[in-house]
Amino acid sequence: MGCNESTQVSSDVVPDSGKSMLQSGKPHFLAEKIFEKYDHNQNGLLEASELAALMKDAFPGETFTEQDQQLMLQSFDFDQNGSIGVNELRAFLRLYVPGQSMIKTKTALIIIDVQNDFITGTLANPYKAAEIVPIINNIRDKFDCVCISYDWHPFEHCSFAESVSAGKFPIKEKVEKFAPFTPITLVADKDRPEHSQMLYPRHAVMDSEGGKCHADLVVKDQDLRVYKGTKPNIDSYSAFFDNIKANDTGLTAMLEKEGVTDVYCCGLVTDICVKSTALHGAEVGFNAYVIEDASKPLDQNNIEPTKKALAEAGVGWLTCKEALAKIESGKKELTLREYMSQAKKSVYAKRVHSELEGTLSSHAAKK
Ligand SMILES: [Ca+2]
Ligand SMILES: [Ca+2]
Ligand SMILES: [Zn+2]
Repeated sequence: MGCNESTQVSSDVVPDSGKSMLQSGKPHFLAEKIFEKYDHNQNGLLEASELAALMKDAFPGETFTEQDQQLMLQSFDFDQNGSIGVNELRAFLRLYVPGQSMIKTKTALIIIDVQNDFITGTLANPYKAAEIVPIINNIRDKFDCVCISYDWHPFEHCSFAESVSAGKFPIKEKVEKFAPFTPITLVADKDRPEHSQMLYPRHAVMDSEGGKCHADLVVKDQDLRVYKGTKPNIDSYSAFFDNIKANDTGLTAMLEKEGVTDVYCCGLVTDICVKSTALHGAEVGFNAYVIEDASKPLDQNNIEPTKKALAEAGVGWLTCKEALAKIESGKKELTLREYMSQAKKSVYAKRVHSELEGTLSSHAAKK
């Protein structure tokens, strides 16, 4: 069955019972519909009894004790609010194989913005960023799939000091010649609310030399590719969503199509785009990790706060060596009970995100 077929399930082929949806080929594409079926009291949460009904249909042969059901709830209750939300259900469905009670993880390496402008160009990294290129090349083939993320801006972009200084985007401040690394406030437009934006020198312009990946970075035809910051009026630090989550880059769907459960993030820069990608990855229910020695920061002083924010969101912080060891041990299939007893407890990434996105919008705060 082609992946496209699964993503474009039209309403006439969707099985109507929760059980048959669970037993269909790729149940995670039906996450929202499955969620509705089991959310009997329609409060947008799966409580213990609703989850128990789902478990019974997902694993027809198995008997679950009260204790198993509690464990199941705890394993996927990332925000620890005592019930399962739709993204938490998604995390379960990614791991779940109909007709089997074994769980197998699938890994992706997300290589973030290893582009000329961030290494030797207009936003040249102060810490010899080219050093990570052979390190990434060395580990990439250990992952089940690789995704290359590109910062990919139009020539006039709201994060460019040149564009904003030239009055190309409405801002709250008086337009003047802004130096890079000055924060400004972008006025709301029909796409997104008012929010603050840090200014950078023009960088990673689409199809420019600075936008290309470092010449030595191994990029293969079969690698997934994601382009972010492509709209003029909004910046995107994360490879999953833009800065106020007004737009999804499509990465979640791409990874789900591949059956990915665990995402490992590396590249440039640790304290901004790598961090933001890992936090969003955790938020949409992937097991997320940052590989520290395959990444470089913009400012070394940000590393400790970055580590703290990632830890609070349940994102792992690993060296290449630790990441490879983890992948190796993850190749073993686990029974559902083994998986559940190992599942880490993490705190939902959303709160950390509102800190990351700082003075953003009332819109973001309401979410
Ligand atoms: Ca409910
Ligand atoms: Ca929850
Ligand atoms: Zn950018």
